[in-house]
Amino acid sequence: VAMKIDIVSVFPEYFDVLNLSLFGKAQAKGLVEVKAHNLRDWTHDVHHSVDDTPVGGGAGMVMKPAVWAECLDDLLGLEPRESTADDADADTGTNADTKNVDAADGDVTDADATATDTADTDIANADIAGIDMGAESSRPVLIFPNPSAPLFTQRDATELSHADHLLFGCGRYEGYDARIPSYYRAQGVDVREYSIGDYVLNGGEVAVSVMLEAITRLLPGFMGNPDSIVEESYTGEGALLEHRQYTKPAEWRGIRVPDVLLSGDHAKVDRFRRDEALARTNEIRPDLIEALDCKALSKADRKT
Ligand code: 6GU
Repeated sequence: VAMKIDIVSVFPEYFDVLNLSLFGKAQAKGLVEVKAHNLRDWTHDVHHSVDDTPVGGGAGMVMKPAVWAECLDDLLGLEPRESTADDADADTGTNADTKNVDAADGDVTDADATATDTADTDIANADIAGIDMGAESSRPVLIFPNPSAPLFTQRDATELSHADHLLFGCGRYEGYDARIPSYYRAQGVDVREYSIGDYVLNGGEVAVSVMLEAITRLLPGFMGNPDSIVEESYTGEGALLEHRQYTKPAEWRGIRVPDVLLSGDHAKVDRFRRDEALARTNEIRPDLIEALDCKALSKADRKT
């Protein structure tokens, strides 16, 4: 199998759709192997609880680190740590807040301090190195959807399409305990956190579906026509929005396709499409023009 994908969620059925359509075919062809796991399978209490109230107060619930750690150790093939007193947290119900703060503080040892430092450095490094750093093979990449993380882009999709094992951890509720990503970074795991856009979703499941589709469609053999990947928006150094597309007939309900597209003059067609891509990007997404590599714009481009 070219790429192994594990997804952890409290709603693993959400990913049943992956057995359909293009993704189902890719699995049948052996290009990808996807398995969705239920986080609650790693709980030990009768209620299978995965969350708790936020330390410091506030609304909502936060996913507990100990449950995630058991699950992730397992799926990453790391030696399970002996569960300690701080893992088996006192689940005494409503007013355990103060007690938990003490437990957490007691837990902030040297190891945790290192974890936090490493986490910060890693985020910075990933941002810089993301450009050409192919995800190292045989090293699993652990990915957490997080609305407060950097944006997931085509560049990330391209990079991650070279990994051979992706592990997605879907958070629900108000999020997951911040020590989970820090801890695994400190263990040497390649941990990524991504947002898919500036809006709020209820959980990571939809975000994981989005990232998964963006990544796997880049796998060799996944798409019927691989050429369609090369020309599309957001790809390459000079990432622009794509020009508009037309099919036959040349006139429909009184609207004609641009004449130049019927001319058969490939150079003219290319110039027309490039100009349109530049003009539309300039109007709709000026931020993409700002971000362009200077070399991405030719003299003719600059005239537009
Ligand atoms: Cl990755 N998660 C959630 N819950 N909401 C989001 C998001 C992720 N990206 C944008 N909104």
